[in-house]
Amino acid sequence: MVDTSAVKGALRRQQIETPSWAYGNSGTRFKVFAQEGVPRTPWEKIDDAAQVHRFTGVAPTVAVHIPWDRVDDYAALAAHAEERGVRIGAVNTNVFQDDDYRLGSVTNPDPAVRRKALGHLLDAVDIMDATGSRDLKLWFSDGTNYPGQDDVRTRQDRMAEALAAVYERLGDGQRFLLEYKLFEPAFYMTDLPDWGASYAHCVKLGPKAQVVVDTGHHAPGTNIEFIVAFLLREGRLGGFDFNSRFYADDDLMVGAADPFQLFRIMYEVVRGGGYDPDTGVAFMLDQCHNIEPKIQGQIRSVMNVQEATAKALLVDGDALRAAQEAGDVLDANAVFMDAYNTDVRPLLAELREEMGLHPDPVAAYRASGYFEKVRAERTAGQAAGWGA
Ligand code: AOS
Ligand code: ZN
Ligand code: ZN
Repeated sequence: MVDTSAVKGALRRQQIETPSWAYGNSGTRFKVFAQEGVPRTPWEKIDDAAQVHRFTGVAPTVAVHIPWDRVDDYAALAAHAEERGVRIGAVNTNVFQDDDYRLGSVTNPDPAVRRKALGHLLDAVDIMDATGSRDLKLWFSDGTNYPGQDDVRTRQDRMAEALAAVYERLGDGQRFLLEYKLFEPAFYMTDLPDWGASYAHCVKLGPKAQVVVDTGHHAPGTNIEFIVAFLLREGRLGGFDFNSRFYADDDLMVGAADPFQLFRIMYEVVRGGGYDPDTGVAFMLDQCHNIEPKIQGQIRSVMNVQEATAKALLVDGDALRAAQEAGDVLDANAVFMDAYNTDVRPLLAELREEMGLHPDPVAAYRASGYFEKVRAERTAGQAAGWGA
């Protein structure tokens, strides 16, 4: 039997980080649909992130993206976040939007471009110093479009050199999370295409180099929960970029496409001891809300992660082990599915009430009038969207 008060205690401690870029306008390469009331500045993005925490109680940090969230004074931005009841989380770098990066950033054949890209990564660590952030999230769009375009092996050397320089610069209590992605924007070869490549670079450098699993960055059918179990066992799972994919890197709401997969992932996190905040596994969202309201989309996503986590915590470990050891395939599977098929919404509603929150965060947010207020206020100026 699973102790539900222990499950609630664990859920109360959960921390899910929302990304600043989820609050701004975003879209596909075909169209960015502008929405009313979106933030005009990084300060306003933090205001919106604070609303997600206000109504869910489990989203106390917001990731920033440089230069989309460039400000003159990052300590002041961190103080602004604290004032709003949240903190700045991971600092995300951007070495993919300058013309200079046409042939890559840190793996570019031109040493001057490589120096520029590395400079940006090192500047991001300065920002972490100012904001008190622990994590630097590194995603590289680097790769090639055509066979023979550049030397695959030399590009790995360049990648290793840049990562070593960043690693060297990290202070105490700081680490980098190295993301991988199967393809896009490079279509033939990506320099960090999978967890194995990220993992190998991290292992060479040391414990402050960790792998981040973006759930949308795999080929269809990939067993992501196996990757999670493996990385946790090796002490190299730095965190997640949660989102859903139907086709490629869709960045849709986590748990929307395949809640069962999310449950299986969260089960491996719990099983591998990666759930407690002090183990350093960061639960981050990496999503864009192109057609739906953004703050509500983030609230819904946080709730989806909570639901999958609750189900994972409800797996009866003793019964599962007994069935596994007895080789009882169907019983073991049934124990697993019992947890997945549990409706955890009443448990989460109860937990929220115990935390002094409204049991239905979406309804509470809608009733709060926040959207109407910011829609009226934020009428002037350029919206701070993806790529702004
Ligand atoms: C890109 O595909 C990666 O998922 C990045 O983590 C992230 O989405 C990007 O840096 C922000 O749009
Ligand atoms: Zn990502
Ligand atoms: Zn992505």
